Amino acid sequence: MALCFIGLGANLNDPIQQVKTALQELAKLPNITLLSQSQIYISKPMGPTNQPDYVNAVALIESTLSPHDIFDLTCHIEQSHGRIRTGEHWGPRTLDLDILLYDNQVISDDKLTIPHYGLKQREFVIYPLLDINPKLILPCGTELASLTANIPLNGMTPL
Ligand code: PH2
Ligand code: MG
Ligand code: MG
Repeated sequence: MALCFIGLGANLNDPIQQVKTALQELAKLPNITLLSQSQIYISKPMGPTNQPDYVNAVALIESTLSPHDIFDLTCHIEQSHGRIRTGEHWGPRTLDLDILLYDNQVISDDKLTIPHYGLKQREFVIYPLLDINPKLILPCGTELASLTANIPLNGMTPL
């Protein structure tokens, strides 16, 4: 069994509902148990500012699946939520599911970078992760909580 944290983000088409439904869909997948979820947050867009605020959350799942199998499932859920990849960097989206951590593994190939490359810089990842595990230690040995000293909430609020 592996423990895997998944980041959820949405800022189009009733984003709160997009995130809530995606959490339910993750929970229903065979071979996946949803162990815990963070609060749901409203956050300022990182990237282009001419887009709506985001709804963000993090889920902790337990699974026998490989990271690549989980990735395929998350892509499928994104697509079923009508995600259209416009190519705009950090542009708006109906649903984004990012594998943040998979046990203590470090993975880097053409499909996956785990831990997620933006994890240490993004308030909408760090604070929800801390909701689930305030003592979380990253594979590099960094205590997640220590990152909050340099990454403020930036206006992010729980729902
Ligand atoms: N995701 C992005 C780009 N910008 N901003 C916020 N607040 N939340 C996100 O999840 C987010 C973003 C690309 O994945
Ligand atoms: Mg993302
Ligand atoms: Mg993504």
